[in-house]
Amino acid sequence: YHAQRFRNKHCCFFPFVQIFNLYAEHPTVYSGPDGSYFGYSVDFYQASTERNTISVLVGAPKANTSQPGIVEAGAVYYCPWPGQSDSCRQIPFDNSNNRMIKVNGTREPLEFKSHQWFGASVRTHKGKVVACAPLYHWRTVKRDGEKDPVGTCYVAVQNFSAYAEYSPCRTNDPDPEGQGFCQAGFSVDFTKEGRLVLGGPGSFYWQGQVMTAGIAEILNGYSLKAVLRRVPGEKQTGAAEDTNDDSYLGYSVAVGEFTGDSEQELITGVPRGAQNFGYVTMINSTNLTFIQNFTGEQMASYFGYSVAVTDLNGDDTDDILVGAPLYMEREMESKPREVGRVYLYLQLAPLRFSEPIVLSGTYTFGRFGTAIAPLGDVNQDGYNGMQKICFLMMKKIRD
Ligand SMILES: *[C@@H]1O[C@H](CO)[C@@H](O)[C@H](O)[C@H]1NC(C)=O
Ligand SMILES: *[C@@H]1O[C@H](CO)[C@@H](O)[C@H](O)[C@H]1NC(C)=O
Ligand SMILES: *[C@@H]1O[C@H](CO)[C@@H](O)[C@H](O)[C@H]1NC(C)=O
Ligand SMILES: *[C@@H]1O[C@H](CO)[C@@H](O)[C@H](O)[C@H]1NC(C)=O
Ligand SMILES: *[C@@H]1O[C@H](CO)[C@@H](O)[C@H](O)[C@H]1NC(C)=O
Ligand SMILES: *[C@@H]1O[C@H](CO)[C@@H](O)[C@H](O)[C@H]1NC(C)=O
Ligand SMILES: [Ca+2]
Ligand SMILES: [Ca+2]
Repeated sequence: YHAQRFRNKHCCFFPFVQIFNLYAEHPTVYSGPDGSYFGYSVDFYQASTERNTISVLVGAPKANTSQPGIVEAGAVYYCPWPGQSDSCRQIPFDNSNNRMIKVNGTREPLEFKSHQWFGASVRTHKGKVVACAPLYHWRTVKRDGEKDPVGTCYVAVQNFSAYAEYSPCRTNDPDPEGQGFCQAGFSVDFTKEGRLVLGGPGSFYWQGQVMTAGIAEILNGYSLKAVLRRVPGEKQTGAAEDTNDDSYLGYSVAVGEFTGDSEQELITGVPRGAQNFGYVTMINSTNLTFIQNFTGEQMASYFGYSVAVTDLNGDDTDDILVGAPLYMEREMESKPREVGRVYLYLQLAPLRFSEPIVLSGTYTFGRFGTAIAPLGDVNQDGYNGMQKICFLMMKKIRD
């Protein structure tokens, strides 16, 4: 699915149900409803560490659900693995319709869940699951009640027996200049302690932001009625000077250890930052200050569209991968070909990295680098999944 994810995250030209393929010789294929964009996001899921069964969670951001009066809310499916094509079931993160409020004596919707793209992102961490609806809108705190795409996420624990909503941009700071266009949950990840990390690339005139919060804090004292809830211990990056407008910080997020201590850093893509060259920035997860940048090499290549962290060379230090799916390759006198690139930064020492190792796509408009995901040790043979993917990518280049 790495090669074939989407043309971009807003607008999907992927008409068919998604294929899931780990072993080329024995593929497991799951399918979902037509037109639901089943397969837009995917992650592995292990209910508990004692039980050795792994299943697959698949996002379908345009799927219809049983939520009354809501059209195409989007859903996340639980797919047993191995399993039959039709064995996937919707996970009931949210069964309810739009909450209502009284305005001048009439009941009006407080939120708008139709077409919210729930399941555009899904991520798991040791039995904890988060899935988000970046196009969830809510009626703002303002009197005239505009609709703002703040985005929202749901977390699930204890094998889907407890759920809570987390919408960090549904605040008293609406409109494009505030957090109204945040689209929280556009990107998601977890720290190794299981703390949630979210990207909201639309806040502050599309400067974007990242935030972190503990899952226990999100679940404790959660109530459907607390619409403007501030989760204890939550951290958010703030607005910067307006030269940072339209840069999309938080478009992608990942987490790793890069300073030689045990407190992990956040890695986030800013694909339209640095005069549109795009950059990726490392953030101190304790106080959310910026530590170091990696800058793209070609304008408008969308460097930072995707990021991933894993130890690629087996030296027990985290390394960084960055995708630039719109990178154009120009051979002598020929027309430029949009093939996409992935950049690999090996960590040599704390806060010291190799020059990027560049992997280029093969196919014009193939958008190589759209999605990068470390697979972990999926088949439990002691090798990290990314190493295999990396070898595959390199092999393609040599062929
Ligand atoms: C969802 O339901 C609506 C209304 O019933 C229908 O028009 C639409 O095609 C359905 N979408 C999908 C993806 O099934
Ligand atoms: C409520 O009514 C008042 C007085 O008629 C009006 O000024 C105000 O705009 C109304 N508020 C909304 C949200 O419609
Ligand atoms: C976890 O939940 C899934 C989906 O509801 C269910 O199929 C599975 O049996 C559950 N696993 C355990 C260990 O309870
Ligand atoms: C991150 O911030 C914390 C709190 O200020 C500080 O103690 C720590 O040294 C910082 N880490 C780095 C790598 O700068
Ligand atoms: C965060 O920590 C770093 C490293 O200790 C320090 O230089 C910086 O001033 C801190 N920033 C804030 C906002 O506390
Ligand atoms: C990263 O780059 C951006 C845009 O060029 C700049 O505003 C920011 O100060 C840089 N941060 C660091 C830590 O160098
Ligand atoms: Ca660290
Ligand atoms: Ca390494």
